[in-house]
Amino acid sequence: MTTTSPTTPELSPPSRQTYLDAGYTVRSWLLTKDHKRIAILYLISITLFFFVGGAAAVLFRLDLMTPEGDLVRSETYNKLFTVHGIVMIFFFLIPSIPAVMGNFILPMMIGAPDLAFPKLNLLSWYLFMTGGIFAVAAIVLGGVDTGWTFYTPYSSTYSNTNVMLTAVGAFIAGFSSILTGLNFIVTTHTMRCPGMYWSRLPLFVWSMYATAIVMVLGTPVLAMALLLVAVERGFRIGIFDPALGGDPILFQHLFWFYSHPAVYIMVLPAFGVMSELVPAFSRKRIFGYNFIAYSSLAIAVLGFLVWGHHMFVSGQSVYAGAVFSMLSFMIAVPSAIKVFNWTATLYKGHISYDTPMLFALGFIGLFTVGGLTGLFLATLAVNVHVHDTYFVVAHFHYIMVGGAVMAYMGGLHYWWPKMTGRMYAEGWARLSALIIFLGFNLTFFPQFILGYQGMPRRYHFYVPEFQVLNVMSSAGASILGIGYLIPLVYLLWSLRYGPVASANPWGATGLEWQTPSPPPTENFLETPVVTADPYDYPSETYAEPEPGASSPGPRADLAGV
Ligand code: HEM
Ligand SMILES: [Cu+2]
Repeated sequence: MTTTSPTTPELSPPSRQTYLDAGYTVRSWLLTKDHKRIAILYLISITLFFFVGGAAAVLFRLDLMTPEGDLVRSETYNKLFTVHGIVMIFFFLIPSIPAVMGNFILPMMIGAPDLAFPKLNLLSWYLFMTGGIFAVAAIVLGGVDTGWTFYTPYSSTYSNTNVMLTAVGAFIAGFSSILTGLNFIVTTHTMRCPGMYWSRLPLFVWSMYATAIVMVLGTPVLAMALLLVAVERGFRIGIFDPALGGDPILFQHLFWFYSHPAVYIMVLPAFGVMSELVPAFSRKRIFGYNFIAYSSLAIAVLGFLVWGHHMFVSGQSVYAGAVFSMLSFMIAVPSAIKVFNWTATLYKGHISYDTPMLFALGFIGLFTVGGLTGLFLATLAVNVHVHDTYFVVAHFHYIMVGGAVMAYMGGLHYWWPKMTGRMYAEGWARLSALIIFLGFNLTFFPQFILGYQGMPRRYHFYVPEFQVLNVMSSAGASILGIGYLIPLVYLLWSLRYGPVASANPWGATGLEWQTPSPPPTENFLETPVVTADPYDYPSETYAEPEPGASSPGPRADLAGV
């Protein structure tokens, strides 16, 4: 090949394809091995599931407006809350942040061109969808009524609904989760770019790593428990049924051995998103990097030791109860450390109230309420009073919706320009963040009072005294529903009409912001080299403004970074 003379510079700019332009056919999407496209496939799928689960919730919430439950029959009511729980947990929240943002952003954050196993990543999505199809088939063929917990003997001896179909769905989707976790662990170990030491990993990557450990170690236990239910139902072998020589409580142990850690699969990723949003919109270095990173790992380990707090009233020994109670108190410590560190990062920060930050601030308040009420529940004597009441329902929604879904929304808005190359309508976005926050509290705060007063969960009928609080909760649910629908509209709208986003619209640190929006297929045109610590925001400039000087705009002196 001849070399071009220096006097004839190349006229056309180097052709650079974004991952979105890498092919427009359906086939190019369904057979893609690009982590970014797979993330988009997940985004579309879980959004659909979110609205299926949400529709079920709105229906039974409407039913709960009257003490007699006039809208649906009791069997239908049971099926609705079961579908809601199963879809929201297994098909929305567990995949949500890891499968969408983990897939899209994690490789870019560590300067890698893709995940370690791209084909396995695509297989994970297919497994997820196959599981989802089983679950949807179970709904269409008449539903299932065991609750998302599949407790025996509801799921073994007494249910004549589609238990096995649904369990197979959850079983298959579980493998998607295991393989995603495996992929993240190997990627973090082997694909970091030069200079990306462990001590420089963005905290989102740390949290994904901790989540992945839980996915890989916990999920097989659920798969096994569901398999044992199938064995008992299919072959009449006594595992959980006392009449056959089994023990129904065994199921609860196996179930919660997975499902307590699973709550951390849902919330650790949210912590990771928070640790990106808070410094970015406070323009400050994160406070206590090491504590945040290691507390994620502490949670991943301790999370396996507290399952018995779901079984205080199941007849387990009081000594076991006391130990589980103490361990549950201990696990609150690493979570509290994180809340403290985010708050300390905010302190004297130069805070800008962009939409992602509104969701992040919502998270801090709501997650704290959810976490503190968890301590009430972990207190043996209080638990006896509020176990299986609406207090529990309120508690886990403050964590899962007030916490995890808020962070998911925050992260989605934060990385949306990166993923799509477009900005959304900021005014609408702020409005919807506000509506979600208000609607959420109106829905779930009354449930703490209802539960404390003794209203059991999963009941179709209730005493008339509870109606006022139930009507408040249902009204809140409608507001919340609207709050979630608005983003669906303006985000879709932005794809076509939104202003074109720059590479780094927030002026944030992090490798993902140093490549164009949307990124090219290979993520970076040249392998990046990391030379600085993460969250290298010029704190001092903002923390102590010159006396009398008007403080600079949040991004003024970072424009063009
Ligand atoms: C966005 C994520 C959400 C998740 C992950 C989630 C998760 C769950 C789970 C696991 C249950 C337990 C189901 C069961 O007892 O079998 C549940 C129950 C419930 N959820 Fe949600 N939920 C979400 C959103 C919502 C929304 C938006 C509403 C209100 C419209 C809602 C209202 C309820 C109610 C009232 C119950 C109690 C049902 C009963 O005990 O009869 N949830 N949710
Ligand atoms: Cu738990």
